[in-house]
Amino acid sequence: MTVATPSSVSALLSRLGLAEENAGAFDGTWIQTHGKRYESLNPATGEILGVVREASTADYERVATSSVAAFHEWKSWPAPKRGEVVRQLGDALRRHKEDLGHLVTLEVGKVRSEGLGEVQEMIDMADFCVGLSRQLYGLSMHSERPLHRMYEQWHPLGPVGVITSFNFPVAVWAWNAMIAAVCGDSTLWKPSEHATLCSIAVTKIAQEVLEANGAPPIWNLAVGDRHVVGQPLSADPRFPLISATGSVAMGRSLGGVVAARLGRSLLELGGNNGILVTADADLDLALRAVLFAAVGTAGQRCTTTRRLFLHKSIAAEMKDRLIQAYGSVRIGDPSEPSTLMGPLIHEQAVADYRHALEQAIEQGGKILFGGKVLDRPGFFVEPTLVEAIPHMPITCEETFAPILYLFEFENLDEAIALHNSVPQGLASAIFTLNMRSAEQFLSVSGSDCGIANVNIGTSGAEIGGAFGGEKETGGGHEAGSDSWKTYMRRQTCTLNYGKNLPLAQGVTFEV
Ligand code: UN1
Repeated sequence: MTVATPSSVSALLSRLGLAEENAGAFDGTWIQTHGKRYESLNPATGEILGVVREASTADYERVATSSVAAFHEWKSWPAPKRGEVVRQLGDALRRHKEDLGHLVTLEVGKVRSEGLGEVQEMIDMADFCVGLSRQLYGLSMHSERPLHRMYEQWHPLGPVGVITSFNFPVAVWAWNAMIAAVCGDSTLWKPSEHATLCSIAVTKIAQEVLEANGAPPIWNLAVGDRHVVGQPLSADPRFPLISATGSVAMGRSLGGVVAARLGRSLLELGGNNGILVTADADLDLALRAVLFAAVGTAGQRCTTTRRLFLHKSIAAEMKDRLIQAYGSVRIGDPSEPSTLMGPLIHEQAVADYRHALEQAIEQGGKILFGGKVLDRPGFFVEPTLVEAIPHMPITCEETFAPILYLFEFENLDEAIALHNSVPQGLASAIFTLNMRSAEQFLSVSGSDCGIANVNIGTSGAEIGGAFGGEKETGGGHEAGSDSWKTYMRRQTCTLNYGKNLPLAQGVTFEV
């Protein structure tokens, strides 16, 4: 088989350690995998970028066993020493930022600036985790018993299964693998089958850092489908935590398997994110934010804005301005620096886009802009605006495509109720210059989402905050704040340094 790539792309791939045919599993060494041959396609051209030989069941077992062994060695490294290894990984990513960012563009179709942004998100995570490695704090409590001391401490949890999606093929690994590493855990990564080269390139960068530090192979990889890797991993009791990003359907089935063995799962599933624009909003700001949040990444972020609620008094103006802005979005080759919107990830995504629009029209929606699949190689569609009727069933679903449903409202209570009426609860935003409206949106009776913004779109969160959402989004929290606690086990310790044995709650038990 010949891989049809221009020589500049071949050079880029080889700088990242990628070959025409690549082994798809790593346990400290690259395993000559025995599973099926998988072709990685450039979604902008349909060309093959490279081939990956996926893991077999036996390969999975080898990687899982290695993850357990690596954990037992790594957990005894002092946390700040673990942080030092993550610091070096951040430096290695800085060196490879340009190439790795470009690979993200080639393999999943993100525009250049977003591909680079994703690697920056990894670097930010590394910096965050270095500090975190000295701040894995436990609390101390006052014991009710004299001459007793009580405190909690956090121990490494164990090997962690990390399942990622194509749309953030490298950053979401960093969210999990870097925090897990400073917490003393190893990880076994099951990447998306649509971003296999990205996962191999990242693992090679990580391998160099581990080897330079004489560290055990804590960052393992098994490329494979859900039958060979996903299901065995979620059912594997050696992995006390499974962190998974993907669809609600995937989360439901995986969460059930993990729960049945009383494991812990961290789920980051679908979003159906809304923006409210009030009568007094700064419309210039709102327009720019909606455009990035709804059209950026071709609508394939879990934080993409899919529903826009416009106050009646500004609705006509905003619709006109949106139609104009949508008309000037430059769609095309994502490697071209001026392109704003690249392709969808695959043929099925294009079919889902078509299907959602058919449904929308059937349910009473009206297309204001877009709606067409572009007649060119690759998986390109037009960004689309749909005037929608409240509670249209299709607007309660997440379609991973650039479709924005528009609603009008008269008062804020009604808009917030409509906003909250979907099953998902990831990201939300309000555009307003009215302090009361902003506070109402952030209040307990406001947005029901894990992320709520004011005068900022729904996507593009910084890593310093915890990232995740409620309801069918799954309730997991990754990245910043105290998300690290999910990756450790809490131990409550009570010490008696006296000569008596008083019992709690005043219980007496004397013979
Ligand atoms: C995702 O789409 O799975 O907030 C994650 C954002 C990014 C992460 C998105 N920082 O849009």
